[in-house]
Amino acid sequence: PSKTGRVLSIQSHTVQGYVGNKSAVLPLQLLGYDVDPINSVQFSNHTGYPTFRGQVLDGQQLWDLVEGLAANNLLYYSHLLTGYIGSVSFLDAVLGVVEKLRLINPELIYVCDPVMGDEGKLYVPEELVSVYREKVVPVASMLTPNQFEIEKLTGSRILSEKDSLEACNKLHAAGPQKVIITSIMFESNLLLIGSHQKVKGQPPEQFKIAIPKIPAYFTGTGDLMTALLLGWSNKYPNDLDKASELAVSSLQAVLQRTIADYKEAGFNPGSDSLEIRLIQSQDDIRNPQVKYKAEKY
Ligand code: ATP
Ligand code: PLP
Ligand code: PXL
Repeated sequence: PSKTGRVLSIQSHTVQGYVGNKSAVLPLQLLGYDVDPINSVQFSNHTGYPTFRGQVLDGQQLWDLVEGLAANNLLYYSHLLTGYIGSVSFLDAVLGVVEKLRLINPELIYVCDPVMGDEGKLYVPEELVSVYREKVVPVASMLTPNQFEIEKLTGSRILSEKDSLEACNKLHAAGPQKVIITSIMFESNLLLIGSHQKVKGQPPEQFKIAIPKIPAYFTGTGDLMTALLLGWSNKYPNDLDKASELAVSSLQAVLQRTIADYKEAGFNPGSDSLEIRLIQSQDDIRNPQVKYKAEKY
């Protein structure tokens, strides 16, 4: 399937290493998309290192870039992609961008990774949660929360697969047709859970993919995952399960290569967060071998 598009990707840039746009742009390009990155921050490295330096774009500066594009009739996009956003003023500006893009292309697909935290810890200001819940969820086409984030968005604890399917139903009722919980742990099993409401008001099609947990920490995997899900779900718009199998298989191949390369270089993949081997994994991004299969509920 050759279906592609033109993606406006508003995410972080790091000089060194792969998070945000550094981890999303290349994969989307390899899948055939035109990608226009707006760098929401420019940092030396990701914030997990002992220190970082750099600049933060504010909402007004984002709007300025968008007006520049608009003035030249360059605001036609098939997709908007957003990831980590650090302030309410920037998130409000993003909401303005969604509205403006939809005036030009009413079919615009907004893929939102509602990055708020993980493992019980919030790493954005608390005020962002209600903005995501009340203003962003209603305009998103596809959401890719993790377990913690879907709990924040729905206000419910998720302690079972059944809870997570019900939480997806709640999100569909609030807006997005497609919801993918990118990582959720039950009894030390790692799962991706997907939910596609093909017709408003009808029950969604739901599935899970079991993922073997690699004993290491990675950074930028959430951003890569959302980019791959955008890429593949647009190529298979009616088969979210197939798109997710491709995205998971691609990502796992990247992680396996990352681990193997670190080991070969003599590093012990312990508690430090590893930088993904993205460039080295081009073939796995273009042509993933599906090794992880979806199981329908
Ligand atoms: P968000 O970007 O919304 O915060 P997230 O918390 O799901 O998303 P990650 O935890 O980085 O982001 O995970 C993204 C994907 O990478 C998931 O599908 C997850 O299964 C996979 N992944 C991350 N770490 C590992 C690991 N150690 N072993 C296997 N898969 C992993
Ligand atoms: N830790 C901090 C402080 C962050 O800002 C982020 C960014 O989004 C992450 C961790 C990791 O995010 P993800 O779960 O998308 O890999
Ligand atoms: O999604 C990860 C991410 C995005 N942006 C910045 C980060 C990180 C992870 O550490 O530091 C700036």
